[in-house]
Amino acid sequence: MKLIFATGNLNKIKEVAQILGDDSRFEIVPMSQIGVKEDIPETSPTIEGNALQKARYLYDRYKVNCIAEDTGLEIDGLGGAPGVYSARYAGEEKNAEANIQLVLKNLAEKDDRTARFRTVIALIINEKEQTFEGIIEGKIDTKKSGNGGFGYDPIFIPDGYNQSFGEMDEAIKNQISHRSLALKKLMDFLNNYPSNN
Ligand code: ITT
Repeated sequence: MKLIFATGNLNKIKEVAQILGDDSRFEIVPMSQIGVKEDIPETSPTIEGNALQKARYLYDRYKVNCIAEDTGLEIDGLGGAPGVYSARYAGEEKNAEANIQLVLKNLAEKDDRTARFRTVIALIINEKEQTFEGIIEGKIDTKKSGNGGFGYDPIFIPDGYNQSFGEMDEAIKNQISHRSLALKKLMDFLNNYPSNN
């Protein structure tokens, strides 16, 4: 079964493909392969709302079974920011380096560096909507480390580890991450989905 992925973020497509492996009965197809190139609007005040907004955008226009996901980094010492505004924290150009530098600057004087990544995947299949959430707890380091991953990975250290997501082997990130937890819930749902539907 094909599911069109409503994202323009190639890192997400790569991670999801790695997490799913080759023997899944579901094929996640980037929206670019059906000719969708635009940046889908994300104007909801919640992560779940944005995931649904992106999936509905594709479903309403193309009538395809699809998924979308939205992720936010919630930092307790910043009152939950950047949260739903993670991509644009330092400005509309969505620059990962500028976002990281602004987080480090705003946290410099704070004691509480606990944080979490929260991902919500929205699925629309045969006109029905479902959402699946994955959360990983951790903390924000005082400096960047590692060149792996993307976005805020070089400053996020998951609980139980002493390496940032940016330093970690990508296979380990993909076993424990917010995205893989949400994706596993999605797969459990789809694996029980009637095949005559
Ligand atoms: P879409 O096309 O799917 O919307 P996007 O890059 O705009 O892609 P989000 O709105 O979900 O994605 O972006 C949230 C922000 O969080 C953005 O700055 C990402 O770089 C960052 N982010 C998302 N997943 C991440 C991960 O696994 N590790 C580190 N940072 C991540």
